[in-house]
Amino acid sequence: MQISHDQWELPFFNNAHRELANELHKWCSLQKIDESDDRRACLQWVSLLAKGEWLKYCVPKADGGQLEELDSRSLVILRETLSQYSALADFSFAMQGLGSGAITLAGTIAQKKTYLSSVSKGEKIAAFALSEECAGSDVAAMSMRATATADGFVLNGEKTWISNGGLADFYVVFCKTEMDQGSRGISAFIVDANTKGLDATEHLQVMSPHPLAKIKFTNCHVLNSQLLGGLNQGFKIAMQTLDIFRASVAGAAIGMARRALWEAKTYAANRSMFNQKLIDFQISQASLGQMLGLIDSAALLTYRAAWFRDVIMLESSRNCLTPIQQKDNLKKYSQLAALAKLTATENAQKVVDMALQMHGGRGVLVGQKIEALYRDIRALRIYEGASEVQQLIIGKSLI
Ligand code: COS
Repeated sequence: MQISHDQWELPFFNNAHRELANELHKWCSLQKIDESDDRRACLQWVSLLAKGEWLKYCVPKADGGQLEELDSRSLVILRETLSQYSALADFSFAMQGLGSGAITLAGTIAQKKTYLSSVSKGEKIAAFALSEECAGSDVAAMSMRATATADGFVLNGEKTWISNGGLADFYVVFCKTEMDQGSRGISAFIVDANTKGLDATEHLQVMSPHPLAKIKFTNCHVLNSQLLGGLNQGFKIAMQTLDIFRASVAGAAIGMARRALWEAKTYAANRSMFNQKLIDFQISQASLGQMLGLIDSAALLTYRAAWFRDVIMLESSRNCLTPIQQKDNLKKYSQLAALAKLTATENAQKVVDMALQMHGGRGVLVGQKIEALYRDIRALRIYEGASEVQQLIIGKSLI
């Protein structure tokens, strides 16, 4: 597969990023695993990604990671590249990052020591448990509750759509600690999978199979040391974690779209029709051109968001900005990450659909890469903030 590398020459990236992209492409092209059972495949991917030392990009250097801090551009490169090869490889990588991201942001030294280095070595699998049946986009509406006890909290309630559910070694779980305080009454907890009262056996089957489950908590007792960040600080921790990984979801969407374009181009170049190749028709060329336009415009927004976080936000925060300037940067980044996620996932869906159309009947044959991409891309417009939520975030940022 010859997929373009030109994008990494853009000034958003440095030589370390270019090297990362090159090495990862080489590594990906050598991996072959049987993905017929998604749970088994994800366990294998985590182990392979750990051996390749790619999981080190999910945590900071002090906790066994590759770089001083989480680097959004590296996360984008990793997800854009992995998703061109395998949606499950991308999923396995992303979940190690998202599931541990809140610990990187808000964990104590002891919590970081217990969880982060194991995540980077693939020894512990991570999960992020935020959504509930009636609280997906409207996070503040969650009803799962954590009640204080003498030495900790008792958790009761149910989470759903939890990626890595049943596979994870620990869950970062968000619960109400003040029932009537909306977003200001939510706290985060790290809950080990073997904690008594935690049941992750109800797996959910989805159109693009990957580990997903409902998690039920019945009088699940956790110690104070498992509280993550301050009491009632959970909503902001969740939002900040999602902010970091939103640009990387955009990266994954771009990777899938690039693969779809490659599949379409390759198919059209070989398919004979009306005494010529499909690619010789102007209508095919126009379609390929439109696909590249959709991909590149999304990619530029995505790289801009990641660059803004790495360079403008993090570097300037080291330069002692005032709290107001820092808050402005945070708001700006939320807007840019939302623009990237919205545009990349929506555009990628169009590109994959156009690429499938170019395949004609073969496009819907089970077992074709383009058919798998058509199913794989759909959830990206929903998870980690649906397109409508991104529009809301962008709209609010203008007011
Ligand atoms: N970073 C830090 N703080 C943030 C923030 C962010 N990105 N976004 C909001 N906040 C803060 C606000 O500043 C506000 O703080 P104060 O209470 O001090 O004023 C507080 O959080 C509440 O913010 P807001 O009023 O905007 O919250 P809403 O309940 O209106 O929710 C949306 C806003 C819809 C944007 C939010 O619920 C959301 O992102 N939903 C999607 C969740 C999601 O991605 N689900 C998928 C699950 S994971 S696969």
